[in-house]
Amino acid sequence: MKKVGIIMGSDSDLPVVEKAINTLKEYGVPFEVHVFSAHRTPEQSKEFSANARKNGFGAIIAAAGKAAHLAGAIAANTTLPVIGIPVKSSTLDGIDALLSTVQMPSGIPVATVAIDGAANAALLSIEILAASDDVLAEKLEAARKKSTEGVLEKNKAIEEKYNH
Ligand code: RP5
Repeated sequence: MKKVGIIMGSDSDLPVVEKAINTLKEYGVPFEVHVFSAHRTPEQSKEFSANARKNGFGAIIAAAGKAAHLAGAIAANTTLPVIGIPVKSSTLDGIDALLSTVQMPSGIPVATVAIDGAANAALLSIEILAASDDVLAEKLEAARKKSTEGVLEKNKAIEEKYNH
């Protein structure tokens, strides 16, 4: 199976990124985690992304806060799918990172999830790998079914409490 690369701009992003790590673990998807910054260690982020395909990666998740150029800088050096997580790490509540991550120019896409949306970033990377992996696709289907059943149970409890 291809690996998912998880890159964060700073180790201070780890509490958010851990949700992506945990989700990938739940699905048994192999991954690597690195701290590379678009601004502080640009050479390392370029080296990683330029070689990611030949190093066995199938998708890359990039998490960064503030002036969050990491996902775009990673995407600039690979044609692998890149998923950006805007991290809420400033006085601007993550809006700065959201806009920096989502507003990519045509030609260099970054699939941007919600502010701190690390679990969805991992799920999206799994869906990308599952496009050519039936076993992974079945795991996603099963999890979706379980989630639906859970919500229906909650609905039933609320309906029983309030609807007479
Ligand atoms: C960004 O700046 C990082 O991704 C992090 O979210 C933010 C703050 O970094 P630190 O100053 O905590 O290292 O590049």
